[in-house]
Amino acid sequence: MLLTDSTTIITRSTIQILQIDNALATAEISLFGGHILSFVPKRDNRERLWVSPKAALDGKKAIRGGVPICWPWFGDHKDSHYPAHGYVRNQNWQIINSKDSTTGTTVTLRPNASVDDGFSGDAQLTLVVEVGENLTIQLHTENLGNHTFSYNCALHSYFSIVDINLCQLAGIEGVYLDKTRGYDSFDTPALYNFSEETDRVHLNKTPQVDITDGPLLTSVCSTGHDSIIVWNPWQKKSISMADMSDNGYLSMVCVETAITQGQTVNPGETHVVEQVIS
Ligand code: TA6
Repeated sequence: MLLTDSTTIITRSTIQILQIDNALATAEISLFGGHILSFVPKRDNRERLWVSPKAALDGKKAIRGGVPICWPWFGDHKDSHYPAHGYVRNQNWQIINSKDSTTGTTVTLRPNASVDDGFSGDAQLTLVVEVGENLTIQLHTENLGNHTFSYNCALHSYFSIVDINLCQLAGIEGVYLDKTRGYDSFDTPALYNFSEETDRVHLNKTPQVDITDGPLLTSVCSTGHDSIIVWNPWQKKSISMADMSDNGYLSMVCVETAITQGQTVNPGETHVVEQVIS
């Protein structure tokens, strides 16, 4: 079943959006990009995700905010004429199935083309989203072919916060590569707060990151990953981005569940990366 009692499709600007409204939460998923735009649990009616007020909703550019699906590579491709963060966030997706249950509404989606220029694996990508007490996001990468392939990805989630100057993260340990410092390696600070552009690839399988800002807490639980990426563009980069307001950095932080070290998938196997937002 494509739609259920809890799901409707609307058009906003020029893109189709799947709206989910059940007893536990509301959510929105853009069919352009398979891109979750909103998640609001009804227990507190607090929006967990951040979308830039200047985000492009014309289907021509990846939406700034929400949960961009970066796949089958993360960051820049080694061949610079391929798009950063892969090609599926710039594609239209199809709803494969929706179902309502006592734990929420589960929607399954696929991009129009799992295989495109820049990637040679015979892969099929499936996104499974459950909207309930929590938002559960799963990226399934299946090998349909006869040869092993390797991929990278990120659930590049933008979280809504009151003030980046109050924001702290808890739960991340080990070393990270700092993109703002030539990808040099540093130790994760015990007190994880923000005072400048922050762009870090934490090279470990952190299971839970707690985002606190003032009295608010958002927890991000991850499995199937090998990295957690933390990003805030700060003011200079915010000003340089057409789809970001000058002070947009103040109200968002990215905590991303990712694979950055290459995940191999053998013929007939499926690898799943999951992020649960509560
Ligand atoms: O995840 C962090 C990052 O790789 C940053 O370096 C920055 O480029 C960000 O993603 C946003 O990338 P985008 O292509 O969406 O502008």
